[in-house]
Amino acid sequence: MLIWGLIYFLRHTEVVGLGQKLPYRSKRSLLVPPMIVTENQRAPFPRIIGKVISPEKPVNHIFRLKGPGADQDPKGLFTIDIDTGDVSVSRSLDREAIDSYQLEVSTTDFDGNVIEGPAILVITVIDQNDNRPIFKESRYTGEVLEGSPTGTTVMTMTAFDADDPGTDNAVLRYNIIRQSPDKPSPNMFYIDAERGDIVTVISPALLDREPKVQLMIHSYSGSIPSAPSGPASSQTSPGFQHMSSRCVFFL
Ligand SMILES: [Ca+2]
Ligand SMILES: [Ca+2]
Ligand SMILES: [Ca+2]
Repeated sequence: MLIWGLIYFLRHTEVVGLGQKLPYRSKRSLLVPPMIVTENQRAPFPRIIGKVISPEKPVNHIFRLKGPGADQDPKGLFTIDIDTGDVSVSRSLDREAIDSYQLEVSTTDFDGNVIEGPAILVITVIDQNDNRPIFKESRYTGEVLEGSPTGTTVMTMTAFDADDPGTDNAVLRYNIIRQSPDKPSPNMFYIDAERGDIVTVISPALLDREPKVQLMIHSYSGSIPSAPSGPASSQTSPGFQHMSSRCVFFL
């Protein structure tokens, strides 16, 4: 018993110095750094996005990758080189569909017996500004009392952007790109670029003189466009109508 006990002790401890002992590392560890992939990448594929490292991997052990995105739906997005541990993405990704993946990486022998791991590999999809803001309705209606003081908030425009809310890609700005008619003042209203509040600019005395005003509101995300672009990025937002003692504002 004493001999077996001594063998066990030698196997399960490392003597690192006089009087110092450390537990034997029975489990070797994989080095699995988090990886990132930008959405909408173009060919060529596959494209290496990172590397899993097994510090002491013998040649007869191989890397394996499991989970949704590898051997489960959406299958085959990510692969691992069984010898080198290089992880590759095999096609273009859409962050708005799936923004991150959690996979399991391990090493096994040729019979499939797990040697190291499994360890979690997190792959994050980096956003691109590939979604335009969308107004839910094509036409909004607001109203303001005639004679309302300058600075009266008429209504608030709110668009939705599917891009990453943690980035500028989903930070929206609003502006008025057209007022029709442009009289009695070409700028009867102002829109707060960040909040979307539409506010009267015109003096109260003039607010009841026009029977109908239409505004076209433009919303955008990311960098400021040099000019209003096509219909997909802008939404028509008509008018302003005088009805009895009130002005009705159609957007
Ligand atoms: Ca996308
Ligand atoms: Ca996006
Ligand atoms: Ca966007």
